[in-house]
Order: sequence, then structure tokens, then C-alpha cells
Amino acid sequence: MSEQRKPLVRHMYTADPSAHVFNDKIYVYPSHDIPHDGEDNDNGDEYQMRDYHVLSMDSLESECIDNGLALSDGDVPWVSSQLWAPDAAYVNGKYYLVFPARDKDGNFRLGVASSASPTGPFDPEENYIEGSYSIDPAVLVDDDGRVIVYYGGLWGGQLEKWQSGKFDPDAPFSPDPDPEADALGPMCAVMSQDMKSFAEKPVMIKILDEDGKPLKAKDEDRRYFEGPWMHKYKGKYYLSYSTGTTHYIVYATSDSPFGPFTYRGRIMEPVLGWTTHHSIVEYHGKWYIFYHDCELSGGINHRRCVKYTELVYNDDGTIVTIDPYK
Ligand code: FUB
Repeated sequence: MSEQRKPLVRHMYTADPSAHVFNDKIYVYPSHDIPHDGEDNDNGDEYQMRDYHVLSMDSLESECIDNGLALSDGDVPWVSSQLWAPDAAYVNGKYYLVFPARDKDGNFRLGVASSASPTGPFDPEENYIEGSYSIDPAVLVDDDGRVIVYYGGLWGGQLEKWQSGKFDPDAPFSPDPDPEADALGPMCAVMSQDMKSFAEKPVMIKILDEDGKPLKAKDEDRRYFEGPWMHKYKGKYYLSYSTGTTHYIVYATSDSPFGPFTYRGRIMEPVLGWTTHHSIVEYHGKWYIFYHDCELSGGINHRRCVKYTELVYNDDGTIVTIDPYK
């Protein structure tokens, strides 16, 4: 039986859970952390994942099942290493896994693989999505059928290295060199209906403060770092994400999936471990946040475990902040 705030599985390390409800079952698409003795660094070199396994639960009371190997790095012609946080979507009768990995030049890109089953195995496209870069794709299938992917991460995720439109290996980690600059936001792109390409040029999402001014790079408690997720609640778009260096999951809302978004507050206080990464899903009329921490490994950053807990809205649509250990 699955228990709230406990590791969903214990036989392997899992992270970055993207949860979805397909055919009334819960499917979780996590990264698969590999134990090794290498050191951590700001480039994320410790996250050496090589494959994906899909987890599923018939209901929240059921045992969480590991459905086995769904996709491996050796199956994907364009990939060199680091299969990081994936997401999945059901579009036009097929299940799609959208995932980041380093290409043969060492740059993170986004790839797509498809399957007739939500648990895979997934058949990858030959090349990454043209024009894609960085990490952490999250896919929204909007009510009008439009498929929108949100993505991007600072530091190891390389988002700041693409600001000129080309990859600049020497671009410094944000917020250097100008903490007063507007913070970078996640990228967003409408996908083509065959899910193989971006239908439109990606744009960067703006996140504003309560006065309508863009959040600054130095505002590390609120600015975007990585791990975007988009969900809709009562007709509004909720963009949630990790603040990275300050380890919060926070959110911003908008009337449009393309923003601008207004910062609204904190969803989750820091978990054990450096990274925090989540997804939000409705199941049988209640809302849940899936997230990870390093409880299973006693705090080793690259040996994480996925968990879930209930997420509660106030009457005004704000979200009650969760302390993951209370
Ligand atoms: O799992 C590798 C990276 O760690 C993800 O891409 C980030 O969101 C962070 O969780």
C-alpha cells in the first residue's frame, strides 16, 4: 500500500516525479538515480541517470508498481549521457515521454519517445526536438487540445548559456554577473500535433512581483531556477517551480498559459537534499503534489526517492504551504 510522505518505491532511487492520471490510474514518470561515489558539483555531474522506469498505482491505496525499463540511453541515437527529469502526455491516442539529456556535444536537449502504453517501452525519435535546449520539460495538454511544453533550468541545466540564442560555454552561472537584472524564466513552446517539433518559436515566460515588476535575478527566494510544472485550477494557470539555491517550491498564476505570471507564494518548504522537484495532479476530486527528497539514502543528493502528499487550496485559490516533515 502507498503511504503519504513515504518513498513510493524502495528498491531503486527515483527523483523528479511527473504524475498523471490516465484511465483512472496514477502513473509517475521519475528520473532513475544511480548510486556512485563521485562528488557533487554546481554542474549537476552527480546526476548520472541512464534510463527511465514508469511507476504506477491502481489507486492511492494500492501498492506502487515499477513497470520495468521504459527507455534507456543506448536506445536514443542523439543522446550521450544524463537522462534527467522527464514528463509524459497522452496526445492523439498515444503516450509520449518528453525527456532531457545531453547530446553528443554535451548540451542538454529535449527528446520525444512514444508508446501505445502509458508504461512504455517508448520508441524514441532519431533526433532531439529542433531548437530545444536545457532541461526539465513539463507538458500541459490544454482544454483546447493545444500541447504546450515548459522547460529550462539554471546552472547544470544550462539555461543561462543560451541567452544570446546560441550556446555560450563561458556564460557565468546566474545570478552573476548582474543580480539586478531581470531573472530568467522557464521557456515555453507549443508542440506540433505529431509531437515531433515545436510548432512555434519558444518564448521565455515572465514572472512578475505583486507590483507587476519582473522578479530580479537576486531574488533567490522567488525567482525561477528549474523544475517547472503547469496545472489549471478553477480556470487559472498555475506555474510552479523550484527556486534552486533556496530550495523552495513556489508558484505564480496567470489567465494565459503563456503568462505573464504573478508570483503568489510558497508551496513547499525545503526537503532533505539540495534539489526539490515536483508535479501536481488531481485525482478523484482531491489534489496531490508528488515530490522527492533524500530520505531513503540518508541525505545523499543524487540518491533520491519520490513521495506524494495532499495539496490544499484556500477559498481564494492560494495554496496552503506544505512543510514536508510536519
Ligand atoms: O534530476 C536531475 C536534476 O535535478 C533535475 O533536472 C532537476 O530538476 C533536479 O531535480
